[in-house]
Amino acid sequence: MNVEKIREDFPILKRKINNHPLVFLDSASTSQKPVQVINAIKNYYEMNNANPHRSIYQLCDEATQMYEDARKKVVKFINARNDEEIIFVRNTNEAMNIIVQSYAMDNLKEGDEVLLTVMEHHANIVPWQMLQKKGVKIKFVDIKDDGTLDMDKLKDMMSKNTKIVSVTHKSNVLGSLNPINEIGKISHDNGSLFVVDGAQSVPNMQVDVNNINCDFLAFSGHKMLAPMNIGVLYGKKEILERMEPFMRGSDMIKEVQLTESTWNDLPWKFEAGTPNVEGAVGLSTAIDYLEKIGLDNVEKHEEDLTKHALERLRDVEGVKILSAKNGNGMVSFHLSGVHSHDIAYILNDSGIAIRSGHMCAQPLMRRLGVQSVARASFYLYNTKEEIDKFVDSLENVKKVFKK
Ligand code: C6P
Repeated sequence: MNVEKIREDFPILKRKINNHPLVFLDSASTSQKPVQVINAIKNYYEMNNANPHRSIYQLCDEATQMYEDARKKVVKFINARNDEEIIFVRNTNEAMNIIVQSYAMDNLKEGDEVLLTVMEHHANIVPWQMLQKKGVKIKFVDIKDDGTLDMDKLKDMMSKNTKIVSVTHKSNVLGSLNPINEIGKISHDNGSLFVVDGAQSVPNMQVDVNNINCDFLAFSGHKMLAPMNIGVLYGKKEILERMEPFMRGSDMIKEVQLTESTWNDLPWKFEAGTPNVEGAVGLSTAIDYLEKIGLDNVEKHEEDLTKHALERLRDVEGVKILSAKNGNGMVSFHLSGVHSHDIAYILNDSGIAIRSGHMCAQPLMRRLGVQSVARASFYLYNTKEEIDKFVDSLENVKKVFKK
């Protein structure tokens, strides 16, 4: 992997922040975009823009084709069976809401249980809480002290009432990869539906829904070089077919009478209103870009960077690492006596962008016994030199707080 060459594709990396070259270490929040993606979107608007699925003139045909080709690209990317299993959504949050509103609300009843973990992002907690008004119980599997998921507890907590197990593939704080195949098997052996939050895994590694055998997978384009507001809900066709659409209106219908309507075929049944064609085009180009580099190479590069960051951070007095022992692609940490926001604020003076705060994972923060963390996360365009700069700059942070 030629990182210097890759960096040339990302115009924003040439920016200076406070007279320092930008060091962007917040890709777990959202990634930067290569010129190929930016140009694909520009080209779509300059050449092909029209509202897809609606008219018969040429531009409409082109926009429809581009939108549906992007769907086919996603099918291959995650090894789904066909287009009907790929629903374009805005992001992981929206995908989770569709699963809860369109599947769980209709199929779960009082006394049923949904099993989540304490390491979940709010996107995989808050939508499920809606089920509580139906008397459905939400249970949370704990982590072990090394930050990995407690699989013994997970097995113990499965019961005949467990109807859904929904787990993040990779934690956005701990960086840990959960044993998703094993969890899927345990869920299915128990007769439970298996949902995977792939927001942090799909951008960084090869994810194969056929191999994982999940019933649903959710992920966001903006974390994998594509624009914001395009994401994917993968669902097994036979399950999606049984579900009622949650968003209703145009394009998702077959026929509308004054008092009732029938639904369009999959996947359009779940895509109400004018879709995000530019987003789909951007996502398709982003997939091309990632596949050309190879997701295995991306994952390996992140492993190298994480190892380097951990080695360097261990020598900084006052730093406590909070990410998991098997964490990859990110390092979450504390600096003794300094709030995470202060760390991020002072690093910004040197052009370094890291995330600070509760990471949209407040239950996990409580479990870790902290209110917030600082997190540096890495992607295909980051270098060891950037990590050195980040770690060296922590000394500045310490100096400011010693005064
Ligand atoms: N995590 C982070 O900085 P959306 O916002 O819907 O695209 O993604 C939500 C989401 C769901 N699951 C996980 C595991 C995630 O990490 C995220 C987004 C970002 O960690 C922004 S809060």
